[in-house]
Amino acid sequence: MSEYQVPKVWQENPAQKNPFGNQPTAGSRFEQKLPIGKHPLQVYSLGTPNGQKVAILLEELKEANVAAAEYDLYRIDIMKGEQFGSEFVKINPNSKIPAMVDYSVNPPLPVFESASILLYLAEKYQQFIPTTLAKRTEMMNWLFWQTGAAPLVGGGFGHFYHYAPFAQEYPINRYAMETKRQLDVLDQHLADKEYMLGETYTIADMLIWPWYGRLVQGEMYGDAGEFLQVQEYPHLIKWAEKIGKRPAIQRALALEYKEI
Ligand SMILES: N[C@@H](CCC(=O)N[C@@H](CS)C(=O)NCC(=O)O)C(=O)O
Repeated sequence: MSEYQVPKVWQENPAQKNPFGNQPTAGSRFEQKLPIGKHPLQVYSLGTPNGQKVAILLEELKEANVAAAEYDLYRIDIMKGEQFGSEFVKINPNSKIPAMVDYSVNPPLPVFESASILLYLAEKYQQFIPTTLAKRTEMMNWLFWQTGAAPLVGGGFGHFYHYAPFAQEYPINRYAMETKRQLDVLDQHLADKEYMLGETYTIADMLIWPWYGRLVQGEMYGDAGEFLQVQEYPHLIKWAEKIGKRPAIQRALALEYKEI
C-alpha cells in the first residue's frame, strides 16, 4: 500500500526531477543553432529505439541504392536537454528525438515522430511500402499499433522496472503484464509469417524491431529478458534474429552521430 496522499492539485516534486529535465510546460528554453550538413536530409536524433528506426530506414535506402536519400546525422543529447533548444523545438514542438528536415523540397520540410518520418521517406522514395490500398492499410495498422503500444513498454514497463529510483510492485506488475501481452500479439501474428506483412519486409518491421525485437533479444532494460521470460515467444525471436542480421540494421546500430 502506498503512503502517498493525493493532493487536490498536482504539484511538481523537486526531489523527483527526471533525468531529461522534463517540465510540465512545452516550448524552447534556450537559443540554439543547429548545424546543417551538405546532404538533402538532416536528421537530429540519437541511438535510442525511436532514433534507431530512422537510422535503419536510411541505411536500408542506401542498401537499395536510393542516392537521393543521403543524410547527415546529428546527436541530440537528451540527457543534456538539447531537445529543448530553439531550433530543435522549431522542427519538433514536442521536444523529442527523432526529428528531420528535408532540404530537397522548397520550403524545407520538418518531419517529426518516428512513424511519420518512416512513412514520409518510404512514400517519397517508394521503398519498403506496399502499393495496394489493402496492403498499405495493413501496414498502417501496425504503424499505429506500434506508436500507441510502445509507450506502455518504454514509459511504463521500462521506466518502472529499470529506470525508476525504487521498485514498486503495482506499476511493474501492470506494465509487465501489458508488455507480455504485446509480445504475445506479435508472436502469434508472426507464427505463420516471415515479416509483419507476410513475405515482404516493410517499414512496419523497421518500426517494431528496435523495440520488440531488441527486447526479446535481451538488449533492453537490463535483465528484462529473463524477467519477462522472452523465450516464450519463439516466432518473435526468429523474426528478430533474421532482421537483426540485415547489413543495413547492423550498420544503423553502429552509426556515428555528429555533435551539434
Ligand atoms: N512517439 C515518439 C516518441 C519519441 C521519444 O519518446 N523520444 C525520446 C527518446 S527515445 C526523447 O526524445 N525523450 C526526451 C524527452 O522526453 O525529453 C516517436 O516515435 O518519435
